Amino acid sequence: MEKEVYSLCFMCSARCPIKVAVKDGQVKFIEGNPHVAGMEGSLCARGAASISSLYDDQRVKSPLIRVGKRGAGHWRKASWSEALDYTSDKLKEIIEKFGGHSVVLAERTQLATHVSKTFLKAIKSPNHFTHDALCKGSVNTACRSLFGCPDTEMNMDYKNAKHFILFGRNLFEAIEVKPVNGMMEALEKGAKLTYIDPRVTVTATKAHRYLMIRPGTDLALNYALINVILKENLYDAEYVDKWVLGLGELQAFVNDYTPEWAEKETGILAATIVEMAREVAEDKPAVIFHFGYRGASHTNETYMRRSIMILNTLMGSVEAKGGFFFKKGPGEVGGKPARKLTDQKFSKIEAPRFDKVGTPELPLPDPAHGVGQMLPHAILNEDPYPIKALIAFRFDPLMSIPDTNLTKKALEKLDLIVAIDINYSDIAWYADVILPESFYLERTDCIQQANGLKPQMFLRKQTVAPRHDTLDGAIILKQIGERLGIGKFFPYENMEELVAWQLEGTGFTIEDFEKKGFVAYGKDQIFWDRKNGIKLKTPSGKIEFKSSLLENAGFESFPAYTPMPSPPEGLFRLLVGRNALHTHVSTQNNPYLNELCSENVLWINEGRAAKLGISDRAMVEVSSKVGSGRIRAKVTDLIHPEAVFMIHGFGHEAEKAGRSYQKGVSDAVLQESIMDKIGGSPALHDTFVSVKRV
Ligand SMILES: Nc1nc2c(c(=O)[nH]1)N[C@H]1C(S)=C(S)[C@@H](COP(=O)(O)OP(=O)(O)OC[C@H]3O[C@@H](n4cnc5c(=O)[nH]c(N)nc54)[C@H](O)[C@@H]3O)O[C@H]1N2
Ligand SMILES: Nc1nc2c(c(=O)[nH]1)N[C@H]1C(S)=C(S)[C@@H](COP(=O)(O)OP(=O)(O)OC[C@H]3O[C@@H](n4cnc5c(=O)[nH]c(N)nc54)[C@H](O)[C@@H]3O)O[C@H]1N2
Ligand code: SF4
Ligand SMILES: [Mo]
Repeated sequence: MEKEVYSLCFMCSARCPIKVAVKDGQVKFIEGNPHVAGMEGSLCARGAASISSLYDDQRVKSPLIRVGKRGAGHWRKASWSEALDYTSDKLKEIIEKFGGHSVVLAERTQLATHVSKTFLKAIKSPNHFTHDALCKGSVNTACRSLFGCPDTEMNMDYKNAKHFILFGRNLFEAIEVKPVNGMMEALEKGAKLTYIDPRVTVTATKAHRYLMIRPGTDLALNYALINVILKENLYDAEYVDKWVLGLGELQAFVNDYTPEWAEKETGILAATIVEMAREVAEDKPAVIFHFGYRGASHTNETYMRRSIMILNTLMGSVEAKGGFFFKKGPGEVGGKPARKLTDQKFSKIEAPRFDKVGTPELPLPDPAHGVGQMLPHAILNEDPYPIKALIAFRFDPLMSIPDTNLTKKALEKLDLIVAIDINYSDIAWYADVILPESFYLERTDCIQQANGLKPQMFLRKQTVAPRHDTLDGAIILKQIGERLGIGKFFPYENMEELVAWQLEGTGFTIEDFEKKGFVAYGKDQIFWDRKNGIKLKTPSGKIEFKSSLLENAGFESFPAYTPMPSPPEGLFRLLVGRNALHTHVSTQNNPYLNELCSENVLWINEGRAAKLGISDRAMVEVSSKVGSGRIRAKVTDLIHPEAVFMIHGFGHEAEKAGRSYQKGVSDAVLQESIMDKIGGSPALHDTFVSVKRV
């Protein structure tokens, strides 16, 4: 029997809408959902390779309980009731002795995040954190400082833009299908692309202007661009007069940050900076200075991201066609969003967060996400209190938090580590119990509330029955919850019931998703009136260049620029990032993707490699203050001499993930635990390394 099922890809967090062809209970083909604008059948390589993960025999196939030493890889197969009893008994003991707050749940934000948050609220733990701070915490904070809302409430109108300026936003390799398609459509219509990166990426090769910037100096470039734009009156004066608080202060601040000053810091010619400012301004307001994700990851990151969004504001591009826009929710057209389990009533939690978010130490990172990088420090120092249990739900602290050796030392102190994963990830390998989740093609998930120019809801729908003894995450947490006496917070027996519960009161039913995979609240795109109708949530109702969020927390809106140090003699700045064939630390063992890219290499500048006697493909040892590893060199003139680069996500330690075991090096082993204390993001590019031939 053949059928087509609409669902959502989950090979990464972009959740692209897909159409899945199923025959006799087997997935035969996956393509982008043709009914969704911007997808039209397309899919990235990782999405297409989902099928080989589904049928991969190196997945975790049943619950497992550790029998040997942590990390030694000795397991005993367990039934679900046995594994859930084991987990719940340990949790009960820990909660009774140390309180609910001694339990931390770490997860990559996902559709079931409201279920995890409910679980923690019910056991009275404030300690939920997501991957967000490690990803774009500083983008989030910068956005709140200017617009009063996090970055997740904004998006970009790619296909109508006339000029893109990307600061290491390597969109053609760090992929989300809809934005990629939108940008390609705009480029085909003649839009310009300026790409800035110390490394020539695929995106750089498509740009009409590429700038090989000295690593870490984007903020200097931006201050000089702002300087030119203000001096030459290239900004949208009417828009700025209406919506901006603090233009005068900005003007006074950037006065000395001239293009000539920036040339010395960035290596980009002053004349190029002036030319670029003039050219971009010609296309205003349809320009996108992309606020980026992980490129340029330093302790000043919040100010760097702010400078990008200030440039958009000066171009009047916020809430403009071909620029940035605020996402519109169902309320905008009189609709209701899907319910979340967290809407229920819980008793108050007295304990502070483990990560100090919201205290004078870390006042500004978004408490909805927390700061995961604090985990090893909190455990090791028992500060603010002892932490005893970690539930890692689709998140790998060993590979995704800088300084793996430090994280390992911390995890050793825990009484319980639970991994809810699909793979033998490094954290699963190190856990006490693995509770395997069904692969995304095998499960129905919670509703995706997709706000945007047109508010919609999407559904990830089961396409085939689970091949192994696995469960949905929301069912796993419910079943632990029942054993802990908090079952009443999980009012469903299966995923269909949970979805139905979410949809109550919205006017939609689960059947409504069958036709196209989504439901829409209205037909038309909603832009707010740029003259009078932008609904800003800042205290002033303006876009706050002079930021009350920052200043009330004791930070300056415009701190003087601190020069970015070059690496000490003989060392390199370690840069990291993605490639098109892998998702973070998840896909390295996928049979197809592993065949295409099975290990990472170290990009090193030709001239510097020659001095060190390193030839292309030679094995080198790369070492930082906290770790080292062996990796092959890729000798090239396509990278700035101060930097070396590697793809994140390799160097796995789980032996049963046989294809990726010990292939390449994990950047997290090398990176020091340094962070931007305002935004909460790790300064992933502030580690210096030495490189030598072996
Ligand atoms: N294929 C694939 N696509 C993905 C993901 C994935 O894992 N795989 N993950 C998704 C996620 S969660 C994220 S956060 C995004 C990340 O998206 P991006 O942030 O666009 O991607 P990265 O590869 O992390 O970093 C981009 C570039 O920053 C450059 N860079 C380093 N230092 C500097 C600097 O000082 N200045 C400038 N201008 N550039 C610098 C690096 O050389 C690198 O090329 O990708 C998303 N898309
Ligand atoms: N050192 C270093 N650290 C980084 C980064 C970096 O470049 N370098 N990048 C940062 C960024 S931008 C991000 S977004 C984060 C990402 O950090 P993570 O969220 O840790 O990375 P992922 O690879 O997305 O997924 C983590 C785990 O989810 C599991 N998984 C995948 N699919 C499923 C599923 O359907 N169900 C369940 N239960 N588990 C699943 C994978 O097997 C993997 O163990 O890392 C951040 N940390
Ligand atoms: S970008 Fe690729 S891997 Fe990510 S959800 Fe979309 S198709 Fe899947
Ligand atoms: Mo990310």
